[in-house]
Amino acid sequence: MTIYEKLQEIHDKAMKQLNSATNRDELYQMKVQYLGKTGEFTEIMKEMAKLSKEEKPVFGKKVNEVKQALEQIHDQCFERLKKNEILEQMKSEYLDLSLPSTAKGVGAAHPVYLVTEEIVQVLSRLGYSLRLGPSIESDYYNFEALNIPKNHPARDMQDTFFVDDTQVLRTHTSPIQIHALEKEELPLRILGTGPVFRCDSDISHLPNFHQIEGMCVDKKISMADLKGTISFFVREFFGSELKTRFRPSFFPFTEPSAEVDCQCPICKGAGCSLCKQTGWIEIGGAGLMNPKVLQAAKIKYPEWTGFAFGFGIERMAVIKYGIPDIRLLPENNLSFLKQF
Ligand code: FA5
Repeated sequence: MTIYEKLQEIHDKAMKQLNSATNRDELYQMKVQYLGKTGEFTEIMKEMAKLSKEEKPVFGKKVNEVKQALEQIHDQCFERLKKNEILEQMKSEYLDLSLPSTAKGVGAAHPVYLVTEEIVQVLSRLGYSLRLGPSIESDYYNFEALNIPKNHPARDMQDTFFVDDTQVLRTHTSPIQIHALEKEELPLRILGTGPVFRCDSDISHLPNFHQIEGMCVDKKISMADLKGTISFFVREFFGSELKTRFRPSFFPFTEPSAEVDCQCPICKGAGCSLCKQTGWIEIGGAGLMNPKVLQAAKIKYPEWTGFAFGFGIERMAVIKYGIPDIRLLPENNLSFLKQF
């Protein structure tokens, strides 16, 4: 076999193989086999030494032509394989952008929030506007300014979490009254709301619950104003189906004082475990502001008088939605919360 025939044989074999490569790795191995430093072309070039002086440039030119032809085929195959691989990848990663996406769960307002919002809405129609206060209160604002002196038995009405000797987790929203009386101009109609804390837990009591407080300070305020306001509020909030009643009671910061009860929504007054067989659920306390509270805040009494009330928001939610156990509210069980 002449050296020219050998060259032709390498050309034909290489052409066939390069065209049959199925991926770029295979193609690379072939390139090395033919065109690499120790490849078949290098070998045949060594044989050139045997040729005559005249034949050498002729054969050299031929070798270069064959090499260039193979390199061209290699480059074409490389581009073809690269394109195929990209197409394959696109097929395997195909994304149908027209498909509808999976539904995302959207959160909803908690019943405590819903009730708070609605109470604020109803009372804002009577001119009340909302104030907030700190969850950690000094002993002074939580008790003393509200006429509950140290060591007084009235402190036992609210089982308290103490932060230290002078500060407590507020046991009610009534301290918001004092902050407003100290800072704001009269006359005043304010609401205060937020979390409160007591060492309490059963079917109708939580250790961390929410209250909403109302206070009106103006001239010639009487018990009739208080009753009218609460009756309006309860009727607007619960509708006229459930009855409410006022019961004489005691709070150190109001005089006279009353407790407001609402008919139990579960048994409609017949008696059940939620209402402890009484047919009634207490929703809040109320009364005319004790002159001692007004005077401690440097308000002139009897020029100015007032009333105040405080309701438990979870209790209102229990009654409004007929929830059989108040402890369901802070549990955050989604199947329960989804109902509101
Ligand atoms: C008070 O907290 C007074 N500050 C309310 C008040 C304000 C009276 C202004 C007069 C003038 P009482 O401790 O009764 O009062 O609580 C008020 C309401 O909070 C209760 O009627 C009840 O609805 C709710 N409540 C009390 N303790 C709990 C508890 N542990 N869990 C859930 N709700 C409660």
